[in-house]
Amino acid sequence: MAEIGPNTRLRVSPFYEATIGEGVTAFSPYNAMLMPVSYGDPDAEYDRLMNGVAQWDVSVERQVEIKGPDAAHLVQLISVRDLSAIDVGKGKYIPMCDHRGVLINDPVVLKHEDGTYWLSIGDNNILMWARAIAAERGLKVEICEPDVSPMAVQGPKAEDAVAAVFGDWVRALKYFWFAPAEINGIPLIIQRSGYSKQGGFEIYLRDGSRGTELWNIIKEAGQPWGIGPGNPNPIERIESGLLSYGGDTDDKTNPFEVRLGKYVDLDLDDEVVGIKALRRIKAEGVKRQQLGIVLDNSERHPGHAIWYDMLKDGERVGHMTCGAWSPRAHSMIGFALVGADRAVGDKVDVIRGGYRDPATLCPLPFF
Ligand code: THG
Repeated sequence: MAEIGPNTRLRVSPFYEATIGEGVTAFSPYNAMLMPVSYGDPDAEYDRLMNGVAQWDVSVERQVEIKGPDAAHLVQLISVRDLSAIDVGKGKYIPMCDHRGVLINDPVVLKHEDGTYWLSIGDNNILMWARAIAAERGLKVEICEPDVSPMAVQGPKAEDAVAAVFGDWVRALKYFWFAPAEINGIPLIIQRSGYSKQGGFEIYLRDGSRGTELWNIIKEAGQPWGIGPGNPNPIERIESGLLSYGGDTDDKTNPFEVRLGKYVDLDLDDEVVGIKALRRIKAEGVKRQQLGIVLDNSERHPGHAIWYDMLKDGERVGHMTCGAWSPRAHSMIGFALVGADRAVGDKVDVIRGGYRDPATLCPLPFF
C-alpha cells in the first residue's frame, strides 16, 4: 500500500502526536491537513459516540479570522444567511455560495467580543476567497488563519467529562454558545457544538504547541465514562442527516438542493455574493433534492458509497453520495441526490461495483 504523510503542503494537527499515540489507522486530507478518520475499530468508535464520550481531532476545521472596521460587512457579503442579529458569543451555521449560487462551504461563524469574526470552515480555501472578495470590494479588513485548532468532545457523557475539567459552568452553556476558558494556562474557547446529534462541545485550542497536553487532560478526565478516540462519525452523521460539504455536494450544488434553504435569506442585499443567483434558482424551480436512501438488502457492507449511479427503470436519476451500515436502522443507509421529480417511497437501483442494489428513497433525517 502506498503512503501519504505529512509534508509542507499537508500539515499536521497539534494533536498529531496524541492521535498517533491513540493508534490512528487512517487519515484523510482536508484543508491541506491530515484529518484522522479511523482508529481501526469503527464499532467501538460509534458506540462511544452513542453511549459514552468520544474525543475527536477536528483541527482541520481551520479558522479564517476577519477583523477590522469592515469585518461585519465582509462576513455578511460572503454568507447567504442574514447575520444582522448575530450575537457575540453564539455561533451560527452559514452556507456560503459563489456568484452562481453554488455552495462553496458551510462554516460555523463565531463573533467575538471585540468584533472579530472566525469562520470555522469545512474543506475549501476560504482564506483565499475572503481575501479576494475583500480586495475586490475595497474593504478595510485583516484576514488570517490564526493558531486555533478545535478538538470535539461528543456523546451523552461529553458534558460530564468537560465539566470535570472546567467546572459546572459549562453545563449552562446553551447550544452553539461559546466562552473563553483556560486550563494549566492553555488558552481555549469552549463551545456547545459539534458535527453529531449526540451532544457535546468543541474546545478550540489557541496555542498549537500545547496540543498533546490538552489531549491528555481531556482523556484523563473522561476515563470514568470510558472516553476514547474517534472522528466525525460517518454512520451517525448519516443517521442524523448532517451534510458533508464536498462529500454530498458537487460543483453545481446549491443550498436548496441539500436541505440548507432554511439558512438562505433571499431578501439580503444584492451585493451579497450569490444572492441574485439564488433568487433566480428559486424562481426557476430547484432541479435536484437530497433524500435518504435505504438498500432493500439489509446485509452489512464495509465499503461506503462514492457517488454511485442511481437508476430508475434503467435511466440515471441521480447518485447515492454516501452510505454506511446503520446499527439503528439495521440496514445500509445513505443520502441520495436526485431529481426534484423523485419522491419518498420511490424504488431505485444503486449501481455498486457492477452490481445492482434495489433501494427505496426515504425522508431525512433517519433519526
Ligand atoms: N464545527 C465547527 N466547525 C466546522 C464544523 C463543525 N466546520 C466545518 C464543518 N463542521 C461544517 N459543517 C457543519 C455541518 C453541520 C453543523 C455544523 C457544521 C451543525 N448543524 C446543525 C444541524 O444541522 O442540525 C445545527 C445547524 C443550526 O441549526 O444552526 O451543527 O462541526 N466548529
